[in-house]
Amino acid sequence: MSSLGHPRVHLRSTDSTNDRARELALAGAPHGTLVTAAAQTAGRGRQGRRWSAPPGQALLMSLLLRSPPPLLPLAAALAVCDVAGADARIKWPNDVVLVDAAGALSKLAGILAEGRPQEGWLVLGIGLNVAVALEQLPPELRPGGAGAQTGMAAATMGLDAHDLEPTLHELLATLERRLAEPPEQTLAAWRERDALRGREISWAAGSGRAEGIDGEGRLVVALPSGGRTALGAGEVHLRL
Ligand code: BT5
Repeated sequence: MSSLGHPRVHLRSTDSTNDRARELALAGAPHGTLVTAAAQTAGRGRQGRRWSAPPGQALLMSLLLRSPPPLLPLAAALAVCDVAGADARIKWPNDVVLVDAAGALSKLAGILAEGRPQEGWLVLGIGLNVAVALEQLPPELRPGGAGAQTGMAAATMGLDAHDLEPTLHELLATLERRLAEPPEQTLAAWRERDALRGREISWAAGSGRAEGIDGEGRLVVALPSGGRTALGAGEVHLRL
């Protein structure tokens, strides 16, 4: 059994599991403390974006990690990918996606890591569409809708609500393994799941061709001018 996920608080509904876990962190809760919810009224993405999930159909979890490894965002995306199946890929920095035959991406899971690095803890928030009926999501996230903020529609693992708990346990065990592995192994496994390599991408300050990640998990981009740049995960919102 994984050492992650103890103690655990499960809520029928809360604003954001990340907020509950943060409160527990500030109150001194131990490494591995887990908050899950069947529904969120104010689920968050990065930079103030929203996370939507019909009640009881998605894994909505926040895990408190004390002394997290530097590549945590990459290791977490990889663990979700491991659980989501052989076809799952990662859109840098940590969206877990499927890629269709035409190369279009759809999003299975999102990750939101928030915390106080100077105090040595963070809350790893994961939303994974385990059994989501896609037609119950907001219109812009449904297949064929344009994915208002990310340019991606949502995708689901297509499992049943009964699979939520087994998927959670598998994810906790996989996370524990991924968090403990040496950085080179995380980087190598991440590179095999890279959904952006070779694609043209743009962000607020520029555009170029994605060329994989460097040893610190930054995205290396070949610029139209011939140079290269490395993007940090905190700084940019990518468009395809
Ligand atoms: C993320 O942000 O992808 C991080 C999402 C983290 C959610 C978890 S749920 C448990 C925990 N508690 C929280 O409050 N949050 C965490 P970002 O990269 O900013 O992507 C957000 C965008 O994803 C939205 O603007 C939508 O376009 C899209 N989106 C929202 N809900 C989705 C869903 N269920 N499936 C696929 N895409 C979704």
